This record gives sequence, C-alpha cells and structure tokens, in this order.
Amino acid sequence: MTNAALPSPKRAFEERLTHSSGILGRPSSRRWFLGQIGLAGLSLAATPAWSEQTVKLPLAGDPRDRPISNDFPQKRNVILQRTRPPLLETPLEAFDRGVFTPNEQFYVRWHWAVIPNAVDVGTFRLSVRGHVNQVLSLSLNDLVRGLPRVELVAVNQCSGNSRGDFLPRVPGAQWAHGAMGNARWTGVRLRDVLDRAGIKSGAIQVRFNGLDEPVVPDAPDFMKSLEIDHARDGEVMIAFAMNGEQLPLLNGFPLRLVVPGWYSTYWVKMLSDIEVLDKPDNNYWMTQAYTIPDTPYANIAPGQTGVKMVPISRMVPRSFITNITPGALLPAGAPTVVRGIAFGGDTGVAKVEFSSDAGKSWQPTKLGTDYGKYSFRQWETSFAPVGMGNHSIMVRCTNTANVAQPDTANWNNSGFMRNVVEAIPVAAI
Ligand SMILES: Nc1nc2c(c(=O)[nH]1)N[C@H]1C(S)=C(S)[C@@H](COP(=O)(O)O)O[C@H]1N2
Ligand SMILES: [Mo]
Repeated sequence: MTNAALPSPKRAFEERLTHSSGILGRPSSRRWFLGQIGLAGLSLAATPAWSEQTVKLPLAGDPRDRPISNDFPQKRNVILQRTRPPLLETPLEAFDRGVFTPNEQFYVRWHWAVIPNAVDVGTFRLSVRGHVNQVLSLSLNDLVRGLPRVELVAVNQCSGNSRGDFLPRVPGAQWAHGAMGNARWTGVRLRDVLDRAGIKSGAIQVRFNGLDEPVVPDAPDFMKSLEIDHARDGEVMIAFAMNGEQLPLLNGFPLRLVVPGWYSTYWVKMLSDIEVLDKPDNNYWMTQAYTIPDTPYANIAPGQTGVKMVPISRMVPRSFITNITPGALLPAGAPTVVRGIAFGGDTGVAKVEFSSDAGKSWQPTKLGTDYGKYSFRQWETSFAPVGMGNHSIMVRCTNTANVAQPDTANWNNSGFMRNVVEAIPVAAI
C-alpha cells in the first residue's frame, strides 16, 4: 500500500467524528472508543487502590506527599489531588520532556462531581440561543465539517496554579506548578458560530455552559461569560481536538471553549450551551467565585478587608526550571545545563533570564521554537555553581509587553495568580 492510500490524520479524525454508529464497533477507532467508555474508571478510583506510588511536592506546607494515579480514563501518571470531582495535576517532569503537554498527563479540574460518563457523538448538540436572530442546534458534524477550521497553541492554566505555595496558606486545591499545560487546540472560531446565529443588537455578553451538573439541585451550575467583543475577537475558539486527538473526556470531550491568554476558568468543558445575553451575567461563578483584588498582581495583605474585587481575566508571565528540582546536588565549578519553560501570559515571551546567585545577577538564556504568543516557550542555558554549598537558582520571564515576573510573591484569599520568580534551592558539592 502506498502512503497516498492511507487516510490523512485529519480525514481519519473527521471519520471518527461523523460515523457515530461505526465508532463503537470499529476497532481501528480505539482512541475514540475510549472517549465513549468515559468515566467508568472513576468509581474504581473511589477506593484507595492507587497509592503504591507517591510524589513529594515542594510545597510550603503539608501534606507534601501525593499519590501518582493511573486510575482515571485516558490519564496516566498524574498526581492525584482529589478523586471526586477529579483534580489531577501534571508532574513537573512532563514539562521537561517537551513544549506540548501530553494529553494523558494534562491536568484536570472540575467543580462538580456530576460529569457524564460518556457523550454520544451522534446525538450530542451544541445549542446557541438567547439574544440571537436564529437559535441553533449544532451537531459535531456541523461544527467539524461546516465551519472553517482553526488551530492555535495555547497554555491552559488554572487561576489557582501553585496555590500550595501561598503563605499564609489559603483553602482550595493545594496545587504545585502542575495545574497548567500547553496544547495545540483545533476547532472553530466562536465568532463564526455566533455569526451563524446572528447576534441581535443590544447583546453584551455570551454565557457558556457544559454538561456537568452540581451535586445538589440548588448549587450553582458552573457557567462562565465573556464580553461580546471578546467572544467575537476571532481567537476564542470552540475546540474539538487537543494535540491532534479528540479531547480526553476529563478535559472536556467533545467540545471545550479555548480563551487564549485567559485563565482556564473561562475554558468551559463539555460545552453544550451558548447563550447570548443582553444583561450582565451575575451568576455565582462570575461575581463571587474567581474574583481577585483589583490591585497590582491581585495582591493584598493577609486579613486586609474592604478591597474592590473584579473577575479574574488575563494571565501574567511565568517561568519554571524543569530539569533541576529543589534540593538537587550539582557539581561545584562544573557546567550544568539548566532548562525549562516560560510563557508570557496574555502575550508572547520576549526574554527569559537565569540567576544562580539568588537574583543578584542575571544571564540571558536561549529560547526554543516559537509556537505563537500563547504557547509555552522552552529556554536553556548553562552555569557553573561557584563554590560548594547552598545556592538559590531562579528564572525570570519578561513578556513582549515588557511585563516581567515580580520578585516578591503576591497574596490573596483565593490563592490566585501566583507569578513570582520562583527560587529553587540547590547544593553544589
Ligand atoms: N464544564 C466545566 N468547565 C470547566 C470547569 C468546570 O468545572 N466545568 N472548570 C474550569 C476550570 S476552573 C479549570 S482550571 C479548567 C481545567 O481544565 P482541564 O481540566 O482541561 O485542565 O476547566 C474549566 N472549565
Ligand atoms: Mo481553575
């Protein structure tokens, strides 16, 4: 068989999406099949059979030990933070292996535990309604075949990434740095979908809802909204693939919103309903949860009250050393390669600098391939630790808007938006 006779990956992907009856029966569609099986493994994970292997997270407080889990569908070697709803963290070494975070190690975060076990790709519909000229009910086929396809590499980061480093400590998932990931997203422009429905004048926001539901009836369903101009900026997309494969169920199969440069709370998963609003969305998830102090770096003093709060939005620059972990022993006087990843937040990476003397002096690093302004960017340099003993190594990203990471840590009650220059203690021997 010649290569030309093989279906292209794109074609094969379309076939998986459009032949729903054949999907379950066709062994060649194994990945898609897994998406159908869904969360069957979740009930198993509720019994503590997982904890043979653990990881020690370099957090400010206990517990630092976390199990490594293989008990969730389509996930392997992830750090278990919580079982129901699933909170799974990406181990740091996944970020050292490449600029794209593998789907099976991509972190997972849900607010409510009622998540469909499976989604039938044949009957699934995305509704577009509200302040529109024409209500739409779109099948996956309509989206995949009927609209221009777009692709974008972007970092998905939880607002509370690195919350475990907040001092004084704050409640919420005690994430280390692995509540983030970088992927190539494939889908359609939200704008194209909205234009097909036709937005009526007077529309001000667009609200997104997924198939997950609260565990008790009066709890607020998870929904997020964007301003109409943001929703129509041509960058916000409805993704149906991630790193060239269908979305893992736990990352939002079959559709999720991608809001480049914005914290992932807006990246609504299992997206099934889009409502154009002519009034501001005052739902709990917009006005109570995911708000930050309206101060530089969302920073306040612990205990400070009377602070104006605003919805969290754009991300800020961050960078990480991925090949040297806290407490590492390095050869004194000999060159050591140091590398990692950086991202600019809501814009690209301009430069990444490295310090081996706790921030007194900085050296430039070499940047890796540029996959676009919303992507991780790899960086690398080398240094020779001067003298034996303890050192603090650091890395600092400056983005293309000339915003650099701060050298003191922010603090707020929710543990949001950490982006301080991180210090890694090492010893030269
Ligand atoms: N439907 C739905 N979408 C959601 C959420 C949710 O609870 N339900 N959580 C949001 C938050 S706060 C985060 S951090 C991201 C996590 O995305 P991931 O699980 O794909 O990493 O999903 C976002 N989208
Ligand atoms: Mo989040």
